[in-house]
Amino acid sequence: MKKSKFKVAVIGAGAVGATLAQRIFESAMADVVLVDIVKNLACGKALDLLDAAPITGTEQSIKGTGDYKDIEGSDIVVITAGLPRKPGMTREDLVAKNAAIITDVSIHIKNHAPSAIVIVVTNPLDSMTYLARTLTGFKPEKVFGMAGVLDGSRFIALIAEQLKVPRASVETYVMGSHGDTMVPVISKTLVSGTPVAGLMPKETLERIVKRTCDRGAEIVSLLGTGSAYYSPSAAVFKMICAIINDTKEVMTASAYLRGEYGFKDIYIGVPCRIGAHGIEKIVELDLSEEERAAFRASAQAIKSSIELL
Ligand code: A3D
Repeated sequence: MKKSKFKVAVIGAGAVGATLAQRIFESAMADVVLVDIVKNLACGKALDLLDAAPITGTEQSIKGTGDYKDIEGSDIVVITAGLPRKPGMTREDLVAKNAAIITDVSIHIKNHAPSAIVIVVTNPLDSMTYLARTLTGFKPEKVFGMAGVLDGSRFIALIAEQLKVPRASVETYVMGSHGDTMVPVISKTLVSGTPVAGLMPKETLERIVKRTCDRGAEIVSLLGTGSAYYSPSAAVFKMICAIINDTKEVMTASAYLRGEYGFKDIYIGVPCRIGAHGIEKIVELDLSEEERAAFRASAQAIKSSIELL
């Protein structure tokens, strides 16, 4: 197999970071550097993944480290460093502690990987992405957050289960904040081209929307310790594939708005065309009045979170 010339650094070797590193490494998408403040944790997980390479069949390299010099030359840096929620916590409850972590990590990225595209995963997602962009000073197109791909995937899985249709037949966008005010866009949710609203009773759809918004908390309470990581890492991996393969696929990302959807100076989930240069275009959907109002409420919630910084 031809070796990929790409290099991806994953900051945080916890549940999301290590699972993401595994996905990238085992798909031979890129060389991987796994960084954690607990250096031995990153080193141990990287060695464990390396030992599987003769079985999984990748010739890429993987390194665990506590030294940010090792991220030099990275094409993409993913930030997963930070505390996850505990049962009963909202994502916003993490703001103070995770802001300190994002501050530390962003300065290292600015110094050691100044030309990288940065994908933020740490919660509360939209305000942490805003902070990472401010502190790195990178172009907004090159710093964005992962949430909408995950929230959309959760919504699709629940719709497909309800209607007993293939998941691949459902398309949707979940916009707004990655929090209680997220906006599953019903008017743009199609099942084999048919609007979802016509395919199930209103109450059933409302129940699915609510379960989508609460899915993260549902998993947190079942796990007892930590939060979801298989699906979040899969969602980041999809974004990395779009960048490395320059697919220009449209997917929701927490992106910096400069007037789109009537907002400025905010990071919020909107459909974006993602390719080799990061966010190449923000796609403005024609939302219903109700969806616009929900998006405005979501933006307000993010603004309040940013003010806390
Ligand atoms: P966890 O398994 O605790 O891993 C976090 C890792 O970050 C730990 O190994 C820490 O040692 C490391 N870390 C802490 N501080 C630093 C630092 N300054 N520099 C480098 N590494 C550091 O958590 P997790 O992987 O489950 O979740 C990580 C973050 O992602 C949390 O904030 C979650 O809330 C968030 N998350 C977001 C989503 C979204 O959809 C946006 C989904 C899942 C998790």
